[in-house]
Amino acid sequence: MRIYVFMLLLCLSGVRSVDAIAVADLVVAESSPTQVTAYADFDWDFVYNYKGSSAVAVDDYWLITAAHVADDGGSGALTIHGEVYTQMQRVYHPTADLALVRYDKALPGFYPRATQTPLGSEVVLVGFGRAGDVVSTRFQAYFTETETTHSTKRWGTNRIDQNVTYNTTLPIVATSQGFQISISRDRSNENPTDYEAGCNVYDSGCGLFLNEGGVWKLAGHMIVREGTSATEFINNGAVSLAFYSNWIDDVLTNTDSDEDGLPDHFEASYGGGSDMTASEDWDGDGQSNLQEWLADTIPTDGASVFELLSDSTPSVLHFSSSASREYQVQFRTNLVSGSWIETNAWSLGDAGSSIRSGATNDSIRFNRMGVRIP
Ligand SMILES: [Ca+2]
Ligand SMILES: [Ca+2]
Ligand SMILES: [Ca+2]
Repeated sequence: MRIYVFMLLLCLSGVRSVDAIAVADLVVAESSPTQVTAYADFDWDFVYNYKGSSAVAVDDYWLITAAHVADDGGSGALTIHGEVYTQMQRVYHPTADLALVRYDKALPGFYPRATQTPLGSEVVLVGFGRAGDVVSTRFQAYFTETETTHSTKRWGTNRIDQNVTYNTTLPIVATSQGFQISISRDRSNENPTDYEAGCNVYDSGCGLFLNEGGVWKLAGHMIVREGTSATEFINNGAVSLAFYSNWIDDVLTNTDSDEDGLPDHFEASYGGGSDMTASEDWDGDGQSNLQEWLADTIPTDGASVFELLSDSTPSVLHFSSSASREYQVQFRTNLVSGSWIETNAWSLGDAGSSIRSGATNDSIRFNRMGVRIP
């Protein structure tokens, strides 16, 4: 059964032209790690400098990153090719240093997730952090940073050494199933290479990619560094996404365990650990928690609500909207008899607000705006 939310308004006569809201073309290639020809095809548009660290797209609307990055301060807004993307929602894994972050409109794209992380595989670390040097000695290789700022776009290869369980403490005491990657693939190599990489603070959330048969796949994200001193880091530790694939899929497909219409991730993000009742209106904005989900508004923010905006007219309906929801104007001439008539086809809204034409003629008509999940 498909559920809709409607808002109702009285519509009088008057016709006005409607300007379409342009949608920018987002799929424009940025610079790629062309230092090594084998990685020239890697698309940096799928990796983001998020809250000073990194995050990677796993879906049209979702990024994955470390929980201890997602809980950092700041809005989480991204600017991609000059266009601002607004963070809508964060979902923390209950036990792992893993978070999914949802945005208000479709991201440029994403790579598929790897289903396994075989030991010995080469993995490419891609993200933003502090620039540094890989130093190889006769006995070990390590990474040492060369800058005190961060958010430098960088990448390099590592090798998956072993499966490891990592314990971190932010924002929760997390025990993450992951893998350890080493900086040097050949400890007998005494020469620094320009295509290997280490990690340091602000590298968390960096994506780790495997190339399987020519296809880039996201295998995990960085959460820890391991060193023999405060400046020499010999290994990097990652969350293995293959281990958490069921949880990620549940979020991306809006799994609803208690079948009340609210996805598990929505209840987890806003419920604060308590059961989120679909019929309640937690923020007092007149729309229930279920209606907030259906309209892609925030159930704990009274200012985030599906509504007509002040410059609406009887024929030009300007309303708050989501780029992941569809909208339609319907009308009728009599609220007692007859039925609602579709004015136009259901179509995706724009992030923030949208405009649709209302039905008008010389007599009084009633318009209503519907929103639904595509
Ligand atoms: Ca539910
Ligand atoms: Ca509400
Ligand atoms: Ca609200």
